[in-house]
Amino acid sequence: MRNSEIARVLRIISVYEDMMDGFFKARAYDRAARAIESLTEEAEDIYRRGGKEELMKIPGIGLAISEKIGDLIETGRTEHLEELKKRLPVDVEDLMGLEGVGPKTIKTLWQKLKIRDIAGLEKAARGGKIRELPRFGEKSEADILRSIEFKRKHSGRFLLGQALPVLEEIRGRLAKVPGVKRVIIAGSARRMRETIGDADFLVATSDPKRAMDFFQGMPDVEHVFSRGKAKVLVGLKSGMDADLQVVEEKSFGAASQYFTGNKDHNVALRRIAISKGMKLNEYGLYRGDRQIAGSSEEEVYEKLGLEWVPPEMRENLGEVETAAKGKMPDIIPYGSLRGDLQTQTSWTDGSNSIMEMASRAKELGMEYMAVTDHSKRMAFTGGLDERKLERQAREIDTANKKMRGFTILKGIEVDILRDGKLDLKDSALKKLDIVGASIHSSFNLSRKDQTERLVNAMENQNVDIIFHPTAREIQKREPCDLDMDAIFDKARETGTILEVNAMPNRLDLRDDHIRAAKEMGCKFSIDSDAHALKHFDYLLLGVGQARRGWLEKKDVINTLSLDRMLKELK
Ligand code: DGT
Ligand code: CA
Ligand code: CA
Ligand code: ZN
Repeated sequence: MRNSEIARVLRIISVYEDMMDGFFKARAYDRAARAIESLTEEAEDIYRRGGKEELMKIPGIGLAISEKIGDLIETGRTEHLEELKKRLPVDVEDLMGLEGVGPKTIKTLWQKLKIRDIAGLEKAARGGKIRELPRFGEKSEADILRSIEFKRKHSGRFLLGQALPVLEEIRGRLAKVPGVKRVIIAGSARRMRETIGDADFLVATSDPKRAMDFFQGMPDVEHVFSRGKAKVLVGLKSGMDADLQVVEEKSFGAASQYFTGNKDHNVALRRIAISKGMKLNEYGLYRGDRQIAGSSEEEVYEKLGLEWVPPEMRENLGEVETAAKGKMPDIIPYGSLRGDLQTQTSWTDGSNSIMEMASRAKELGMEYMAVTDHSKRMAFTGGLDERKLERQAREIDTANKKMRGFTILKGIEVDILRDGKLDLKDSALKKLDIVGASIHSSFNLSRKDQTERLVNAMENQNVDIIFHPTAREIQKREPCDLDMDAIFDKARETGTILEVNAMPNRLDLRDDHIRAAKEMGCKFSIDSDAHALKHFDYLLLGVGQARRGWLEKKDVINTLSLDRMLKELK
């Protein structure tokens, strides 16, 4: 661990200590942070040379702090900080990341306004609460808002669904550069995380210079941050950073593994290697100086005694243990969906007609599609009332006569009202093939009320699926406050399907929720929620999210033939 990082952690500890009135300790940690920063040698080297005794020779570093630094170097963390975080629920690290917000400010914000994180700070600032604090004013309030804005712009993460097409395009171009043998998108994008911090490309080539020249010369590149022997870091015009790592073919598998991450998964693998007397790094798996695996990822996992782990599962959340036992689930393959159970058409806020949407879905190899336009409460979309729904049914009948080898199902996305009742009469819902119910308003009910609302909806015999169950929007709206265990329990009990909505800004259910729901015995659908022809492409993201939630094909009802899928509904 580098000095700057050690100093940063010591400073965070100092802030916590100060907030809990441990003034002397706070001062000591702050002094230690400065001492580490002003070293001309890496503290890690000093520690490796002579342990904490050697660290204690640095003025300002006593026994207690030298132990914490030792922990940081050995394990990347210190128990002491974890303890402090448990005792004081303020995200100091988050707040310290803001320009112009220091320890004193954080303390005042907590004591006077109970502000815990940037989200809370933003709310207070927008509500004019900051200017009322002693020694703050309108200007400091505006400054805070500006630095929040700035941080968002510059440390922002990017939606996978927006980034992926751009990355795929760059990958395609890299593949054509002379000398390039193999190329992958690594990092969080390969793991299909819902947002990505930066893009990581990995290339095996016989001509590294050529690949790197090409990469930094691409028209998408705004700025070249650095270039080393085998690595280029650039800033793209879109605001995203991108790395290119170049390796030899014999290391490509090990490098794919390393640069796909995540970091914790890598640490776990490296630990296994060490325990078996081997060494794992981005160049290969070694016994002594001899490379025993490296050109393929499969081989690296195999030689470590592990089943191969799909990238989407590499988060060190139990997959390493599962792979060691040889018990990896057979997660749902891309391209397994035979139908789409949520689409909107020009009857409401979609851009295309029923016939156009169905033809596109068929072209993509699907066998059925449910038309699920909004219900009347969504008036701004032209939501359907009972009568309009009848008329739409007749259009679907006509369209179905024209389609061959494809079925259009009659459905609805019916609004769940505040009390859990539905926006359309049961008599109308009963006639449909498929009813999805969802929340589009009153997002801020208490956990109890919100949970009851969804439970009521699931208890309705006509409701087959809960669409985008938590109603979150990534980077915009938090998930509704719900007792997820109660929701999953009720879904299983009532046989209500839970949706994995594939829209890039929804991806709802979230990966960890999917996994929990599966463990409780729930079933799922993966739907595009397409409002236009090109939105069917989002299904890929939905499957990626499902894979991150460890779903297998059998958990997802729209991998079934039409007849069998319909039997899974209420
Ligand atoms: P991101 O970019 O924040 O969405 O997340 P990642 O996972 O793409 O992270 P990134 O771009 O910093 O690094 C790409 C991969 O490289 C990461 O998933 C694992 C590997 N990696 C990076 N730094 C380290 C490290 O310090 N130790 C280990 N073992 N692996 C690392
Ligand atoms: Ca990355
Ligand atoms: Ca990176
Ligand atoms: Zn919706």
